[in-house]
Amino acid sequence: MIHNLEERLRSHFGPFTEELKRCQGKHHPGQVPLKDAPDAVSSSVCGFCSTGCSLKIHLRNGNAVNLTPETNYPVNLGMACPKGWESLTPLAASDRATTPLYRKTRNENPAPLDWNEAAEVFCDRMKQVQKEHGPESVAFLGTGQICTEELALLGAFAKFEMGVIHGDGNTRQCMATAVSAYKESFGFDAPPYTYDDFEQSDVIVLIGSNLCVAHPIMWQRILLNPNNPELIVFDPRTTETAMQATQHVPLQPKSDLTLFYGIARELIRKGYIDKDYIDIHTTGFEDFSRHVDPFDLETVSNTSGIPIAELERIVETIGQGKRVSFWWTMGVNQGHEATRTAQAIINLALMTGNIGRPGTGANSITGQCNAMGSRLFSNTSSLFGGRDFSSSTDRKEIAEIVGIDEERIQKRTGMAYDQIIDGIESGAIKALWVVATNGAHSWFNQSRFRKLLDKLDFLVVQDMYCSTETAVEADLILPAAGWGEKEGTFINSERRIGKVNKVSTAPGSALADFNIIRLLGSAWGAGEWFEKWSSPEAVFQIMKKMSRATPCDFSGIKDYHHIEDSGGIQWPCPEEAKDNIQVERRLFEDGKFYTKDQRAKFVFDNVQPVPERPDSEYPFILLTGRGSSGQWHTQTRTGKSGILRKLNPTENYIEIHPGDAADLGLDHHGMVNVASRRGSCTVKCLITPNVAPGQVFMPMHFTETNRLTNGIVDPHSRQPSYKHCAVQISASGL
Ligand SMILES: Nc1nc2c(c(=O)[nH]1)N[C@H]1C(S)=C(S)[C@@H](COP(=O)(O)OP(=O)(O)OC[C@H]3O[C@@H](n4cnc5c(=O)[nH]c(N)nc54)[C@H](O)[C@@H]3O)O[C@H]1N2
Ligand SMILES: Nc1nc2c(c(=O)[nH]1)N[C@H]1C(S)=C(S)[C@@H](COP(=O)(O)OP(=O)(O)OC[C@H]3O[C@@H](n4cnc5c(=O)[nH]c(N)nc54)[C@H](O)[C@@H]3O)O[C@H]1N2
Ligand code: SF4
Ligand SMILES: [Mo]
Repeated sequence: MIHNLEERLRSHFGPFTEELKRCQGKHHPGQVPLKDAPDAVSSSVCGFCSTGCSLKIHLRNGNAVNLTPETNYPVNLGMACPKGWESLTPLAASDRATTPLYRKTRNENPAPLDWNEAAEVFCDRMKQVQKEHGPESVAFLGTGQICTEELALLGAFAKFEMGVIHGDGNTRQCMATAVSAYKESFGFDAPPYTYDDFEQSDVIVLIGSNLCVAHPIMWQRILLNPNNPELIVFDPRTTETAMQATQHVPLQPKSDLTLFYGIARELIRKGYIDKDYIDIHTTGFEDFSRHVDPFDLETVSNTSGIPIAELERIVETIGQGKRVSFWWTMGVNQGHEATRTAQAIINLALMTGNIGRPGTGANSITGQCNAMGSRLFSNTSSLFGGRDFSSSTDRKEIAEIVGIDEERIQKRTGMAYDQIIDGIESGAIKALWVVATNGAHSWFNQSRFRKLLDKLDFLVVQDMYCSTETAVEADLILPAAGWGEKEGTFINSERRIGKVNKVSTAPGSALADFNIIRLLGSAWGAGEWFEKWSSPEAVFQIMKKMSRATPCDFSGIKDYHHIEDSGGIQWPCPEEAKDNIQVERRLFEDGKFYTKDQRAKFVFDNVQPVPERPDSEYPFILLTGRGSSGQWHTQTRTGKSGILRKLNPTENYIEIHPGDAADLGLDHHGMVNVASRRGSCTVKCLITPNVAPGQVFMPMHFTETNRLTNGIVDPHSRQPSYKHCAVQISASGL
């Protein structure tokens, strides 16, 4: 460490050095000492998907040596998928970021720094950018993959202290549609279900969800259903999940809205609606019913490609079902009219009275381990606790809890992810701080994205690995501890708050995201309020206050022990529930929603044409999504496990129908060129009838896929439509 730098830091940044010692010292919370008994166990909620399985970690001499799924946790009941079983392995990878790295100019190689220097660089350069271009020229991108306490600290520091207004996260790529849909229809972003509903339904409808691959343990819960349920799967592909369906509906991509309006019309015509429920608990049904009237079976069949007889069978199954649950994921959320499509699903549940009872619901399944925490507490698209930046009452409440002047809270929501990226192009955004997301792989139209990163004055990437596609573009890399190396909480798909524990030591000088933000905050000279955000558990207590009297109230959770002792706790859990925690809870059992009149709203719209239709030059529709249960997103973690690499494809591929392959003269396992209007790549050809003629599928786990995808976003949620663009294909001769 440069001696006089520390002196300088002490005088400039006051408590910085003390904070550094605290963060690196072994007694800092979040850097808690490992259990030091020779053999011990600790539990932690899994850090991959939103199912939120609990894993029992086996420790030897204080270090994690193995894990097994928890048998008595209400989510996974002793089960885990391959990623969960392998979640310790990626921690030991050789490309872990172990020290801060910095390059002053883009032509230099990044050189190691100590944390003092890194924090000074961060503060100096961010302040410089803000001085030259205004406070709004700095933006941040967060994630659904770090603890809620860390997200809250990031959102509070960036917005209330740095004065940043534009902050978003990878949840925009994932859950923004469900958020917009629920907010408008129910008055709050509130997935209503509990996993027990998978077991209670007699009809389960999965829409744009490949549950077997993407949420294998939720799928196991369906297998535990004793009612021999009808399983209707709406997916253009014959996925692993569709193969298990009693009715697979291979609809034309992005014809969902037309199809659901048609089903609604038939349910009304056949009298399969719950009039009492509609009258007492909803508004807008009459208008909705008029709106869907033109969607007759013939029109719907022509648009969706589903024969009329099959449409009639779907209507009968839903209409006669006693406990029908509707579940949707990315096939819906990622589309040009995604919010309205999600609301069309909500409408089906409302009109048939399938909500608030066991085995029912309009249920958006979340994606990442803490997508729900990010939705409610990242302080990005909504103010803490699902509040509204534009409401002075909300701002006042939060200002009081945080202990800051109300004026420090911005009066408007900042730009969404796509607008931040456009902002780099227009010159409005000059510095970007990226935490736990790998946009240089996962964002659409990659060549444009990477070109724009180059345009930034200052790019900071905070990640577990220094090798990610985004980290290699960074000016400053901040090395982060990963899941298993820190503590905090996640909120899973069924609103269950679960505990994450430290079971392993982060390599080198990598620190928990919580501690990195603490360091940056104290180097920045953050005000007195920041002192109170001293540890994950302290922040948890602050978030409890923020949640009080909101729909996501969890002020009845006493502390971290309470969560662990209860097998996780679902929100809402208000103060009065604290001594009587129920294992499973669903929302809306009383038929009261969070809107002003406590009624759910029927929301609907005109169907919009798909933006980039196939044509003679680009004749195929490209679908993208999850490839296998052992691959996670951009594979920075799952790619590091030898076991998972053996289970998963190791190179990119495109699935194409045998008829199309024959027309193009393609060989199974031969190489093909795939091109869209934005980019091209060469990948392996897999010939399979599981994709329909005219459609092809590529997994998102390899970097080439998003060279092809298109920058269309839903106008309400601004979530990208990753699942529809036009491509051309030819044999590559390789
Ligand atoms: N193994 C694994 N599991 C994961 C993840 C992972 O990376 N790997 N990621 C997690 C995350 S963050 C998320 S968001 C979830 C995603 O979970 P899912 O949404 O289930 O996964 P996807 O494969 O993206 O998309 C689901 C299906 O949508 C279909 N689809 C495409 N277009 C349409 C359409 O127009 N209409 C309909 N109805 N369907 C369509 C696709 O064919 C695909 O099978 O998975 C989570 N779980
Ligand atoms: N074509 C196509 N593209 C898609 C999708 C699709 O279906 N098709 N799906 C979209 C969806 S739903 C999603 S959610 C996104 C996901 O996109 P990303 O968020 O970009 O994907 P990940 O690979 O999960 O990136 C997480 C990053 O955080 C790092 N990390 C993990 N844990 C920690 C931690 O504790 N601290 C820190 N600081 N870093 C950590 C990892 O190393 C990794 O670099 O992709 C989207 N992109
Ligand atoms: S299903 Fe999801 S939460 Fe459960 S072990 Fe697998 S990745 Fe982890
Ligand atoms: Mo996601």
